[in-house]
Amino acid sequence: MSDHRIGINLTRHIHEKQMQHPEATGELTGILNQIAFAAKIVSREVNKAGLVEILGLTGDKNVQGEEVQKLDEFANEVFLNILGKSGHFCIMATEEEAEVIPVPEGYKRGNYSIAIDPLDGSSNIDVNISIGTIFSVHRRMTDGEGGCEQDLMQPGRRTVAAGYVVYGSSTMLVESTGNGVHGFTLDPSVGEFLESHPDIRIPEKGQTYSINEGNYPYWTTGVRKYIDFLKEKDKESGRPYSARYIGSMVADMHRTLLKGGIFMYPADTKDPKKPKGKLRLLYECSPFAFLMEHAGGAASTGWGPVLDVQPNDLHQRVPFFAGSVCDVKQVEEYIQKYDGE
Ligand code: AFP
Repeated sequence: MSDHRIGINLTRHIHEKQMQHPEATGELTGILNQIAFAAKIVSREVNKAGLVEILGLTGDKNVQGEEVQKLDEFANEVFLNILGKSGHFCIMATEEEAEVIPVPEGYKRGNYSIAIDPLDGSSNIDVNISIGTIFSVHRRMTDGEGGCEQDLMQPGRRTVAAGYVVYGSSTMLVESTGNGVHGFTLDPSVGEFLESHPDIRIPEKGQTYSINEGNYPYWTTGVRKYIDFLKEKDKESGRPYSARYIGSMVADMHRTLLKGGIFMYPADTKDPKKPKGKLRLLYECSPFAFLMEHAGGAASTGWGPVLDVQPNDLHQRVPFFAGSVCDVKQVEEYIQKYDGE
């Protein structure tokens, strides 16, 4: 990064981007600032997660006799509280709750809807592995005072802002409002997200694949053949690829975005209740598809862009293949050749 960019925080960065678009109202700046604020609070608690044995197990009483809240419930409350009262949203939905969440009584309703996964990968908390928050914002579709489900059920193609926060060895926020993908690292000493990864571009082709390979016997023929292909020896195409899988989507996608390659969660027959795989369209796949495409990568269901899927259920799941353009194209070829739709 050049010297003149040092010390640029998230607010200044968005403001600069806005100056390039005189028609902008500043609302997206407000939204991202509120998300960043909530993320700082969650980050502070995530950093203390290893101390639960000392401060009290979740669900227990701590030394002060207070209930110790589960981290995913805490993150959900923090985001909903801050975003619900921000005046920017008309309706919200989180991965944690079955129904849409209205703006609390007495607070202004705004022009946007937000879908959020407040703490994804939470089964990794106990083992000190990176976890994250994922969000996507749409402009509201309906009139009337409060928003409704329809304001959330929009294809990813209509996203106005999306991003994630990874709570890892440091906390990073990565966002896009459609003008590139930009990363900010939290400097805890000043409490600010500082621009650290401006204009992220994913390599056109990678050499890493990321998938829960224990599910191999449950995949379709196309996916199995593709994974077999990645493990063949071929120097010219960089095979065999390296395997990397954390089991925390934000961490796996963050690595894929920065280094290239492919992340996959295909459909499988392991659980008849989840025939389309595990990942949710609104909270996980659609925001990451938006980021991938804006970083020069791709995201597919195997049959077409994830961004073109019209949601029909708040918690709908879709097969997900995302990363470097060449790698995503190749897995699509395998699926379309060997698997019937
Ligand atoms: P948890 O929130 O239950 O840990 O699930 C995380 C997740 O939704 C996503 O972050 C991972 O990529 C994926 O599930 C891992 O799923 P498998 O354990 O089936 O590989």
